[in-house]
Parts: sequence; structure tokens; C-alpha cells
Amino acid sequence: MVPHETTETFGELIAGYQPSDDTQVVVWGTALDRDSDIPGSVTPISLGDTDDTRDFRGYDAVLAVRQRLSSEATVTGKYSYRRAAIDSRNPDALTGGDTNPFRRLKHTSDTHSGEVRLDVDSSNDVSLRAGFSFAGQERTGTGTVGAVDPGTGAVVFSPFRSDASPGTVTMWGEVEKRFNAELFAMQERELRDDMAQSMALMSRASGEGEVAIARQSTTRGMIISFPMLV
Ligand SMILES: [Ca+2]
Repeated sequence: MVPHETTETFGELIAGYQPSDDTQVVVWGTALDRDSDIPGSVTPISLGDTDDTRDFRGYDAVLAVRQRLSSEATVTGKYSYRRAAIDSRNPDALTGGDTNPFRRLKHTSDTHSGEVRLDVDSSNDVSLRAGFSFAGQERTGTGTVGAVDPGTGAVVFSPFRSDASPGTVTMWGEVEKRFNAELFAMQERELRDDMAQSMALMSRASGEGEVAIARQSTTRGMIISFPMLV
């Protein structure tokens, strides 16, 4: 049996603060540290690799603030940060029976994201939702990789590094106007009259009423809400 141990340390924090009825603040965070020996037990097809290790460290933090601006309007802000790092070590790369060329491989990513959102629900059945969000990441890959020198036949190890910084920004808005009860009832009456006429016509034409009933339920579903995108 090849030594195969994994040690995990995990922590979590949640805190809330409400200085007034109109303001709420929440902070949330986690941290995970996992150290592993890989690849584990000896099997009939693998002798294992006792010197290999892989360490993972991750952190996550979120800050959220909600502020009521008036009886109709609320603004919400959120920011989050996440870091994840995997560090793999293989000290005996390309020596003995280890054919893995990577002596060390480390991936790190830092992600920042945030959102600001405005919600307005006015008393005249109009609601407005608008928001701005961003997400950005910095990714780094570093390590040491070995290759055989074709001239001398010796194994030469070289460091390498790659960086990437993808990001996105999004803005969106939506206005929704709901029919008031009076207008909705009027439209429903008109629709019912139309459907009654259609059913009467179809019944006379084909003797079947079910087709018109199915059409009626579909059409009613379509006018229940009336979204407008801006
Ligand atoms: Ca190894």
C-alpha cells in the first residue's frame, strides 16, 4: 500500500448587519485547504507514485448590500472574490520509472465579480428592473517541464508560464407594464366573444368543438402578461 493521505481544512463565515430597516449588509466567506498524496493505492496495473503531492487552496468571499431608497425602489449591490490554486509536485519526473515530464504544475485563478441592480415597483402597475454586472478573471499557469536534449541525451528541465485575463461586462434593463383589472376583464370578454363565434362557426362547419376550446386556452395564456423590453 502506497501512503495516500488527504488532509482537509475548511472554514466558513457568515455575518449580517442591519443598521436600519432600509439597509441590510451580508458578508459570507469560505476557505478550503486540501493536501493530497497521489495517486494512491498500489493496484495490479500501477505501482503508485509515492513522491507525488497535490495541494488545493480555495477562498470565496461575498459582500452583499441592499438599500431601500423609497417605498417603491430598492438597490442591491453584490461583490464576490474567489481564488483557487492547485499545486502539483512530482520531484522524480523523468527519472526511474516516472515518465510524467512535469516536475511541477501550478494553476491559480482569481475571479472578481459584481452586480448593481435597481428594482422599482410603482403603484400604477409598472415595474422597472435594471442592472450592471461585471466578471473578471486572472489565470496563471506555471511549472517546470522536462525534455530530452537531442544532442546530449540528457533531460533538461525548463520553467514555463502562461497568463490569461478574460472578462465580461453586462448591462440590462426591463420595463413591465401589467394590465389593470378593468382592461384585462374587457379584453377577456372580447376574446371570449371571439372564441364563442369561432366555436359556433367551427361547430357548424365540422361538428367538433374541441379544437376551438384548445385554441381558446392558448390565446388566453398569451395575454396574461405584457412585457416590454427597452
Ligand atoms: Ca513521481
